Amino acid sequence: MTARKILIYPQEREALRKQSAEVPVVNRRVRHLIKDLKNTLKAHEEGIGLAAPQIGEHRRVVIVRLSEGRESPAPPLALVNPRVLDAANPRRDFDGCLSFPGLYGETVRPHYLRVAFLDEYGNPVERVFLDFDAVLVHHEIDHLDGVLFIDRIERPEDLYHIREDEFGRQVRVPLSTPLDFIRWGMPVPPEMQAQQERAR
Ligand code: NI
Repeated sequence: MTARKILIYPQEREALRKQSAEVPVVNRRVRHLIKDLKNTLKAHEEGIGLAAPQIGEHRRVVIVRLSEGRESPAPPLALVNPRVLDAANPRRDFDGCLSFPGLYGETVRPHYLRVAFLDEYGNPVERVFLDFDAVLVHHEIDHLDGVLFIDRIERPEDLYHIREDEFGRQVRVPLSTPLDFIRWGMPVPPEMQAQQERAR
């Protein structure tokens, strides 16, 4: 029962950008990795998904807590060697990642996803994920190819932090200064560079 350390961007950028390898067979070692992923996710109340490379294991394994339209998400489901067979209905939706604590954004991802994978016993499964569950599974599969949610941001103003206002309400605070972007290891958007020049 080990909760592992989650790699954080940009400090652990190199490991988070690395491609993960196919799992040749779902054996005890793989089930052990799945258990570690579940225990790690359990330690992060706000988390609904985790990919093996986020704990430094470059194998194609992810876990997701699906909502399937319910209030509270289901227990984690493991997907080994997930492969997208069909993706449709792209829409803008909420995105965030345990490797980017405190950073959120809006990305465009499919809201219909048909995926082939092995379950944690090695059985082949084909399953359709809908709405935010599709977003979640798509986000986790991205991790296996070193793709991060910041790569799918279309406009810099779609990235934000969440703060509490004076009434205790959660409000979105968009990243607004060059330093905000530098802190998250991202290039400063051109329009902000111009702003910076003018201020000089
Ligand atoms: Ni993530």
